[in-house]
Amino acid sequence: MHDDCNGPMSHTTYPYTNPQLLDEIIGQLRGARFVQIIGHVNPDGDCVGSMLAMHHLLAMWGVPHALAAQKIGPGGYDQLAGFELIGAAPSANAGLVVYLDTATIERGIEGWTPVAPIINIDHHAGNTRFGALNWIEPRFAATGEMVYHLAARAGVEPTVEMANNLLLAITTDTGSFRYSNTGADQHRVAANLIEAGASPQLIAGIAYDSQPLESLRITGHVLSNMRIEAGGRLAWSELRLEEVRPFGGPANAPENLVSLLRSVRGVRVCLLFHELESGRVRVNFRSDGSYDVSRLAAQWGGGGHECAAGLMVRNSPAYDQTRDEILAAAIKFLQ
Ligand SMILES: [Mn+2]
Repeated sequence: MHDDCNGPMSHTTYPYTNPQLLDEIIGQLRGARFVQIIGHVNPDGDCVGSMLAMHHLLAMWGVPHALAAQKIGPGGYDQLAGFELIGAAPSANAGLVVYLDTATIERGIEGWTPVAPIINIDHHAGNTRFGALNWIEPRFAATGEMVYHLAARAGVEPTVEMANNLLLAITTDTGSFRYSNTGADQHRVAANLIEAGASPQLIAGIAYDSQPLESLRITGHVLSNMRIEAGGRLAWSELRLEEVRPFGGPANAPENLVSLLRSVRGVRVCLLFHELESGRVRVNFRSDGSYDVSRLAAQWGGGGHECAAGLMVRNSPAYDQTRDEILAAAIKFLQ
């Protein structure tokens, strides 16, 4: 989940606070016998881009490694160099594990806790610092931005492949340089990546113009199901199972569909209900920053941050009742 609520970066000598930490991470990566790269479940553009950039960096250093992330969605990431190397299960061989863009160990590989030491690189403020080395800096708009600085600190000029991966990471987590986490620094890094050979056109094509037709049909349902409440401040929609089954089921829903609802003029908060095969309902919340949706999600055990939150609840006794209870609470929350 990207964080589009970050304030502008402060300027110090470095864009990161602890150069010694980066040096230690670089030293451990370069000296490792075998590195396992891990991304979060349902990896987004930042996660996939960061993983593949790390893959190219390790390949350049001649460090053997593998990549794993679960439930890669229907995006266009397969057009990125190295994508086919991302497996679903981690290697038992790892001497060092690097988690990228992953706020908790549970969001990595289900049921797997590595025995080897962990390097944890992430920009989520809620990261639980589960590594032996934790480089957690919410000032960065994307984990890909952090990987860029790591490579730069190591004296590595990004290759064209690395530059494209990192530009994808920054493009997707800034909503194409539109969210409040976007500043001059993100544009500067992007400019450097483009000078290194990254193609904004290729990246936009991968991030936005590579959806399966089924995913666009599902988007159509989200838009036609949209309702407005709370005097125009709340938009919500839903994806019922019978609507998405003909298009491959909920797995074909594009990531971040809920943000579409926020594009309606005057809308402050939006909710998207996904009815799942498991008998549960996934609810995504977004806010423009005027309401803290993590407090709303927390009422049912969900989490997230001010502008983006989510939860998973049981569909009981019935989908409609679960949905209506959450909606009623949301409308009350906006009063
Ligand atoms: Mn991210």
